[in-house]
Amino acid sequence: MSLRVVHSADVLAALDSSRPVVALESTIFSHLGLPAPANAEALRRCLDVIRAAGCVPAVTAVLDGEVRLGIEESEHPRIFGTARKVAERDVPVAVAQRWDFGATTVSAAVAIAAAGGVSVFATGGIGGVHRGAEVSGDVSADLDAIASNPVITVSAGAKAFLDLARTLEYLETAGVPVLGWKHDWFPAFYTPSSGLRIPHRVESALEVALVHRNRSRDTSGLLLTVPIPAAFALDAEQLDAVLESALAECEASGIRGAAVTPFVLGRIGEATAGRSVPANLALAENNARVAAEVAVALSGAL
Ligand code: PSU
Ligand code: MN
Repeated sequence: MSLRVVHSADVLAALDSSRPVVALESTIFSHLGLPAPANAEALRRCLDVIRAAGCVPAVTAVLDGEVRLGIEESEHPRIFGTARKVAERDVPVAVAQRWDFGATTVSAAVAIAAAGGVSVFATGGIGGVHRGAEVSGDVSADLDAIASNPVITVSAGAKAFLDLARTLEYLETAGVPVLGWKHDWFPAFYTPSSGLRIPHRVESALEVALVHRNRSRDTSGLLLTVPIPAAFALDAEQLDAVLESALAECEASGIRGAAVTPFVLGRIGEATAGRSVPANLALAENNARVAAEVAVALSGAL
């Protein structure tokens, strides 16, 4: 059995004529990812920048129990509403139980993109190895999904509440090429650099496409990291203090598993309100722009 994916008409037409498509997740656009009305603005800006580059955007979601690759404009308000978080393992459950709206995480989105024939996917930040994972075992399913689906994931790295050094180690073990877009450091989402060196720097979309075409296994993916645009970067020290206290609060109140990421994201949002939301929008749009460039290069249009 494999995933049955329902394409929107424009995504299907693009794939039929080998035009470039960029997949998106839907958690970032739901209340789990960004507060209203920033979530609607994020979706608008990502769609616009992908279309401006000559690509077709494909938002992934589970709607009325259907696995969707591409949604209609009239369905956008559903994406901004109350969501149930859907990682890759939850997709079959959301289908079997006909969930109204399942918001896809990175792991679900790359699995849906792969099943539906889309090779490039843009997000804000990926999940990773959590701090203290040696005790909790909390490693995001995003990492294995990136490793085992033939999709290029474009992200601003991962947030610093994760253990970024172990996240990089895990990606190395899983055999995922990790590339830095015109940059030498693994980005930490709100800040351009985590202080950890990126394994390989790349200078162009064509180079990314060539890495993808030359991988040893045609089932594996790669991670392209793009630093947040400098004008929107947050102050690293202020952020560290917020992260420490949010993690301590998780520990004290027994918040575990899939609930950790949305909880910490909420606390960061409250503590840095004025600046974290514009930063999030800027990096999501920037990632979508780079992903579109890569999709164009991959489709051979360059
Ligand atoms: N990190 C962010 N913003 C997000 C997420 C992660 O900075 O919105 C979401 C993404 O959808 C990601 C998911 O795939 O959280 C990871 O959740 P978990 O840590 O439970 O695997
Ligand atoms: Mn987890």
